[in-house]
Amino acid sequence: MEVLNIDKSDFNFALSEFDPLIVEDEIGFKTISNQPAECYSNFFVEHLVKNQPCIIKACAQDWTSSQHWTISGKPNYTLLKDKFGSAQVSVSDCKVKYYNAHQTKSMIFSDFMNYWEKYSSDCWPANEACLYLKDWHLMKNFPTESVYVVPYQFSSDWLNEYYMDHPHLDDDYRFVYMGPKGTWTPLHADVFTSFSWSANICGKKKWLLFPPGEERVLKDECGNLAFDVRLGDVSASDISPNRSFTVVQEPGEVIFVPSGWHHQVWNEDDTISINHNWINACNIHQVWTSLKANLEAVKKEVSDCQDMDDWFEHCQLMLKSTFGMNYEEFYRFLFYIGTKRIEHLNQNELLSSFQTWKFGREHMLYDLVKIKEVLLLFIDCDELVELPFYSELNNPPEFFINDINNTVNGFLSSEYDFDGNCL
Ligand SMILES: O=C(O)CCC(=O)C(=O)O
Ligand SMILES: [Fe+2]
Repeated sequence: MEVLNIDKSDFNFALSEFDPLIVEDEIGFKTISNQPAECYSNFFVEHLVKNQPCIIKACAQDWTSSQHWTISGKPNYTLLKDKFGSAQVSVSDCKVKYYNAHQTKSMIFSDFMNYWEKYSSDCWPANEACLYLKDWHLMKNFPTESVYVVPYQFSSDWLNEYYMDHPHLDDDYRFVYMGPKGTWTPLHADVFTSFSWSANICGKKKWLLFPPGEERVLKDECGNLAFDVRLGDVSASDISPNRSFTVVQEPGEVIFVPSGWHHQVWNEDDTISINHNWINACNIHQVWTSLKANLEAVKKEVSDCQDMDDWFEHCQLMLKSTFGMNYEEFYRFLFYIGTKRIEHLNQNELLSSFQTWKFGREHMLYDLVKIKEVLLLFIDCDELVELPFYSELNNPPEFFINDINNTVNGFLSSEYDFDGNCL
């Protein structure tokens, strides 16, 4: 297993007060080559810390899925049906809008493949449904299948680490998407303000991306996020050409979508892709900011019942249903990820990721420093004391912050030219 680490100079830079959301000059889209894993630190700073998108060329073409799930650049319908035929999958009809999404239904995978094969051989007829299989947890449901290797660039993935280490939760953020030419995904930013990466196994995707903040001009007349930027939902003159990026992703290429970047996606050909949503030290601050902002929105919505008993708990329930995570889950997640790093550091062990990569000492320390920064903001929230889970915690955040301090201060010495006091 190859060791990935952050270089000393990058470590210092990444720990500085750098704020990706205010560095306007940096905003851009790059297509880059797939450098060897020794270049991890460079990718980490240029794309993850700076929250800048890119396409990585020639990244996925050797995967088992790229080699075996396709024939001459088209889906291998027979092989895929043989492997996964009886699975139940969720499919969206890209021609039917339902509230602010596409209408979805459940299907048996082999029925979906039979539909797809015929729809494509009939040249995607305009009068038929255009079905898109989305968010399929194939890797969780078929854990023994060899499908792909997580690229080193995306190996620091706390979200999937957490779910893969807790199988009883029966969830993850590793997905397969499959759909004919013409299928598409409406405008959105990703769940929890996470990062995403997406690899094309076959086919082509067109992406339209907007940096954080640009959603201001992407609202319809009711103030809701536009469903489709192409329809008169958004006034074309409001979209600034240097704050929107249209890129085409070819087979074998992987796109990195940073935190809080809105995007709309079209399959320009019959396409299969694999993607992860992920959170790590570089975007945990954005995740916290969105969690808090979503709670504020919930509180505003139900402010008329503020006097009821358990109002704060009720708001947390609503937060869970709108954002997908509440304060308790956020804390338990950070506690798990942080504790695992403290243990590995104390035992002088590297930390493995996706059974493929291993993280070095500076990486684990960086993770801990960022967890601590967010926990300091977390404990500053007045309402924590109103939430029963907080007083029932065996490991409250104040103690955990102390543990992090002890570990980090024990490892970081004068080798690092930043102020130990701020840790
Ligand atoms: O490929 C698609 O249709 C959508 C993918 C997406 O939104 C993502 O990877 O974040
Ligand atoms: Fe997305």
